[in-house]
Parts: sequence; C-alpha cells; structure tokens
Amino acid sequence: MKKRFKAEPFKIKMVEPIKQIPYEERVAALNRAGYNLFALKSDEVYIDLLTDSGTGAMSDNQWAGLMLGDESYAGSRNYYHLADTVKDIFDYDYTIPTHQGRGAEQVLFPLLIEEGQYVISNMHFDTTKAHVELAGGRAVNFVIEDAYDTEKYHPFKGNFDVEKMEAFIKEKGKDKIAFIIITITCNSAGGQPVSMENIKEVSEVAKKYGITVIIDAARYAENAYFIKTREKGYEDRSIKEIVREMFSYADGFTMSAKKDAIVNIGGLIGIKDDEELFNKARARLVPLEGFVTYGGLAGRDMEALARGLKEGIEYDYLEYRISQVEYLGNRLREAGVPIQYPVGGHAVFVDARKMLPHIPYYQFPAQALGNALYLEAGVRGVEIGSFLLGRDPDTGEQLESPLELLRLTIPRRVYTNNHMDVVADALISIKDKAHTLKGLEIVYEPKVLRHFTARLKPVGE
Ligand code: P70
Repeated sequence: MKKRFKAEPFKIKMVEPIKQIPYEERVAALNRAGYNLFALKSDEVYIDLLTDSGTGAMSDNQWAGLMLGDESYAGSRNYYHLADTVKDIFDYDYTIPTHQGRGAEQVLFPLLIEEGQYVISNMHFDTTKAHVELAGGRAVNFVIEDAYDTEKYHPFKGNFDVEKMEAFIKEKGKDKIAFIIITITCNSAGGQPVSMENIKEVSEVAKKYGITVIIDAARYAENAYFIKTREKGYEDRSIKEIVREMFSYADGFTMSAKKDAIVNIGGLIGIKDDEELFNKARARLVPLEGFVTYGGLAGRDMEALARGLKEGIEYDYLEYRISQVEYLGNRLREAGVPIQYPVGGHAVFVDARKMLPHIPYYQFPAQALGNALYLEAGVRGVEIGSFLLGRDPDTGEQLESPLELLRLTIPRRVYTNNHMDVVADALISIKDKAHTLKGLEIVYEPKVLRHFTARLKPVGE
C-alpha cells in the first residue's frame, strides 16, 4: 500500500495570494537579480523555499497572544510567561530573549571563548561559525562521514564522530577547547538529526574533560520527533520528555526561534543553572540587544514565542510537518532526482553534483540548478555549496564544498502538498534536460558573506 501522508492538523482561516509571473518575466527578473535568487523581489517568486526561518504561519492562538503584549520596558509579563515556558519545556532556570538566533550567539559566545580556542560542533551553521571567529575562536566540525554520502541511509546523519572528537580534544588539550556546540537538527548536513545516544556520548566526553556543552536549538523539536520515530526505547516517550532529556545533557542553548518556535522574529539564550554565566550574559545583553526582560523583542513577540514553543512540540503538528517534507523527498527520489537521504526535518536537499556532473564546483552547480528551478516554475530554493562557502581567506582561491546542495526549505504550516507537487514536477522536468544547464561565474562579490549580494552570469554568455 502506498504510504499515506499525515493531513494538516489545522484548517486555514486566512490566505495570502501568490502568483506565478510569466516565463519571460522570470527570465528578466533573474537577469536583473544577477543570477542570484537573494536579489529577487518576493512578488517575483511563486513558491518560496529560500528558508524556513521566520516564514512560518502563526496559529490563531499566537495571533491572539499578540493582543496581550505588555510593552513595559522592564518586567513585561510576557517575559515571565516566556521564562516559565522555557523552564517547563527544557527545565532550564534562566531565559534571555534576543532579536534572533545570531543575537543570542553574539551575546553568549564571547563569554565562553578565549582568543585561539577551538569550538567543536557536529557542523557549525554559518552565523554560528562567524560569531565563533569574531570572538577569536576557531570552528571545527566532527560530523560522521556518512553525512557526506547523500545516498547512504543513516537514521542520524547529524551525529558526531565521538572518537575523532575526543582524539582532537586530547591532541589540543582541554584548555584549548572553548565549548562544544551540538546543532540539532544539523542544518548544513541536510537538516539531519542527532540521536539521544550521541548527544549523551558527546556530553560524557565533555564532562570527562570539563568542557561546556551548548545546544544550537533552532530545530530542536524536529530532532526530538526523529528520536521518537527512529531511536529504540523512545517510541513511547512524549516529545516533551525527549526534549527535556536532550537538554539535560547540555549546560545552555542558543536558539533561533524563527524555526521550530514558529515566530516571524525572535531568539533565546537558555542557561540550565549557572547563575554567574546568566548574570554575565545579561550584562552583555543590555548594550547589544536591549534590557534583560525584552532583549530586542516587543512584549507581543515574546508572547507569540512562548505560545509557539508549546505548539512546536505537539506530536500531531510534527508528524504532519515532517511528513510534508518526506512527501516532497519521496516524489523526487521516485523520479530519480538525487537527494540527501533520508530527508531531514526542514528541507529537501537536492544533490546538484550528482544531477549536474558536467558543472565543476567553481561554476556552482547548485546555484545553476536553483536558477533553472526558478525559471521553470518560479520556485526559489537556496544554494548550500561552494558559492556559499566562498574563498580561502589567505589565498583568495575558491574553496570546494564537500557537498553541492540545492536546499528546498519548507516553511511551517504555509504550503500544501499541491505546492510540493509543483516543485517536484518542475525538478523532474529539469532532470531530463540537466545536461543543457550551464555553470555560472561571478562578476561582482563582496569580501564577507558574498552569497547574499554577489552577481553572477552564465558561463560563456
Ligand atoms: C536558515 C537560517 C539560521 C540559523 C540556523 C542555525 C542552526 C543559527 C541560525 C541563526 C538562515 C538563512 C539561510 C539561508 C537563507 C535565509 C536564511 N538559519 N543556527 O534558513 O539564526 O537567522 O535567527 O539569526 O539554521 O537555515 P537567525
């Protein structure tokens, strides 16, 4: 029997019209955008799979919460609701709101890093790596090798290679390690989960050497869902119980609340019980983000966030959510479009190196595929490959990314499976003419984070 996918556990109360502009207009828009999808106007996009960050649909309960915003500069009741919710879900004593994930990183990281120390992760997210480096640290990744083999099944491709990690700690000495950050799910590896067993092992090694453990918690609920459905012994545990156990192995977290907490803006720092660290972080928060009971958010935003944290761990919602991503992944796999398998929590990652073997990394195959998808159907994905990675800061040479992926990121509660069919049909038709696609060359690029504003052109045009 064909697998049935979980229907939406909600009905739709408000709609936002979208439309597909004609092909000729898409060609003109892409040209004007310098073949960089970040430079498109959203009105030129039909189905927007650039990111799942801040793009989710809030519930009626969250919208109702906005009306209860207490905009007091100090001591807003929404802050206390938020802190109580964090205590209830994660069992952490201290909550610090920030404007988004990178706000949490810029406040916390410099307190934990000394010049020249290493920060260890399964895989750092870009902004996380940037804030490690800004604080004088060096970011190193220890995700398992299987993460780089897109065809190989592994239930937890976001896992650390714990042996390799421990060998590194021994080699450098524990004083050279600032902290370990566990990215759940592991975004850069394809939204891949980390198993409870692995989180526990990492934390045991950390304890042995006296190293702090932080969780990069943007997609913590999706990670918990994968533990429940894939890891032995967790079938009958609730998502909340699993979340609590996951976070019991860490000392703190930074969170972009724009993902699993389903708000359009917001972030958090959570600290388990270290009062001294909490006080230091609050002292940095004031000049960087805002006073300690709002941290750059309006009272109403904190209320929506408190409510979103609770909705994000509902089992029915997560089952529908992951099932939609799987639906798109399955349609592509069945048609022979190569993807990171199994599909992750928030996105389907198309393996552009496999799909466009004739385009070398320095001509950005995943960017070429993203542009083709936009021209085909007005769908916008995002390149996660050599274009994003950039150049060697010393030699200026283009680096080769271990994976060339086009990420089709699914916003939460926004699109239906009919939209997923449009995306799948478009990619399947591109597959048949893949050999005709051309690579790209850069005509303008800024020095840092170039992928947002660079301009490109098709090779030979
Ligand atoms: C994404 C966005 C943000 C992020 C994350 C993890 C694991 C921290 C942050 C920072 C960023 C993005 C990428 C491409 C296009 C648009 C947006 N991830 N940790 O989509 O959080 O953005 O709130 O400062 O994934 O993956 P924040």
